[in-house]
Amino acid sequence: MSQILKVKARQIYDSRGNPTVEAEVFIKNNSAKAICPSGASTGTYEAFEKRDINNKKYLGKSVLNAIKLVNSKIFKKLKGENIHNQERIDSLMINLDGTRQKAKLGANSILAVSMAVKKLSAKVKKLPLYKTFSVKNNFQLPYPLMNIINGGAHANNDLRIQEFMIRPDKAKSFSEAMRMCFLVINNLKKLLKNNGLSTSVGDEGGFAPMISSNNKALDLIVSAIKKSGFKNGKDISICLDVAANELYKKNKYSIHSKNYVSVDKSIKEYKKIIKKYKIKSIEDPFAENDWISWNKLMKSTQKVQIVGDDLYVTNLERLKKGFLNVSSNAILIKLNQIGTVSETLEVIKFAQIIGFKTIISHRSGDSEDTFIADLAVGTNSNQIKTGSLARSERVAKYNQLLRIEEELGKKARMNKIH
Ligand code: 2PG
Ligand code: MG
Repeated sequence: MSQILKVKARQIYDSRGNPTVEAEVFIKNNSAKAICPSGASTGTYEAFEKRDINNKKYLGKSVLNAIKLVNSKIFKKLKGENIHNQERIDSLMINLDGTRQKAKLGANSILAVSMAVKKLSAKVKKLPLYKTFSVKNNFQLPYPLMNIINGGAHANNDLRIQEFMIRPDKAKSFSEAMRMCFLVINNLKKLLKNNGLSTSVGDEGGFAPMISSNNKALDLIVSAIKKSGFKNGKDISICLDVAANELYKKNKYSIHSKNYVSVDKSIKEYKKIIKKYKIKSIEDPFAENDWISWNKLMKSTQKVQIVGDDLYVTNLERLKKGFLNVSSNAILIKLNQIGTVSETLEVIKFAQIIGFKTIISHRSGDSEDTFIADLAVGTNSNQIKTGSLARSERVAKYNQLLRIEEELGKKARMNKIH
């Protein structure tokens, strides 16, 4: 009954309009499908995303070869396997690929199948997806990290920092967290309009005004928080994703302005904005190989969440290195950075054992698939980062969390932020 009869993939489109892989797994009388997301500011050590770079018909962006591989090699390998044995299925695909970064089959083919298997297993067990991960009871909802101003590689403006986010720390429920963000976003929209700035949005649904100064963006957010009746740094905190890989050249960074300056100078500037804007979290403050600077920042800040994204790429070996090096105190989790559900769960488990906060994340190219919302609750992850309250592929994840909260009813709890 639970044996795989068929695995089928198709090319569909993501939120940026780029081709992506959807995989569907079939057993007798049942099936489930999943969609692979795609990043723009990617880390060098991420698992490989297979695209048909020579297919001019799709400007080199199609995933037709990845799809062929799912329908042939992966299907052949998984035929007859039991869908409830996720680890075995994932390792069969990992071994079939045989490379460190899943370069042969592509992490996009492997992950879409891996997620579809997980969904199908939950469906057959008649369990909501979030109940099939590591947490068995006392489910907690994550704090949303809403990316309300987009810059860097996600927008067409000159903002150095890629993501300016808000986190409603004082919210007692997920629906309250959403209401708080909703208010700030609406007030920010008004402020932008009044300042003659555009209210059009970037890839992750945050506003993408034509401004170039980080401080200007931060000032606008602080005003919007105040206007909404909240205290910045208490009720709501400002959090950043610098994505510093994109701002690095020959040991220097251009984080705080267009000029490239030393690490020490960059840290000094970080400390200034942390103090002035009461910033509570900084993701990728330095580049992916610059371990020394990460450690310097950790030593010179207190009570700030330092998050590794491109640094760790959801990879256990890199996380271990970061732990020993005291590089950060939190990790961003992206399924397609590593390529299977099992490996992702392994990284989350280790991160939580060493006391790191786990933050489940979307990609800038995403889809209507809401897998990560369930993953956040099912792994007791502290936060979820899935864009702003705009663009359905972002809102879909928040809506799924609202449904989960409703289903849990009186048992629903928020995770602890401190
Ligand atoms: C990030 C992500 C998601 P991308 O840097 O954290 O916000 O962006 O998917 O482009 O890597
Ligand atoms: Mg990031």
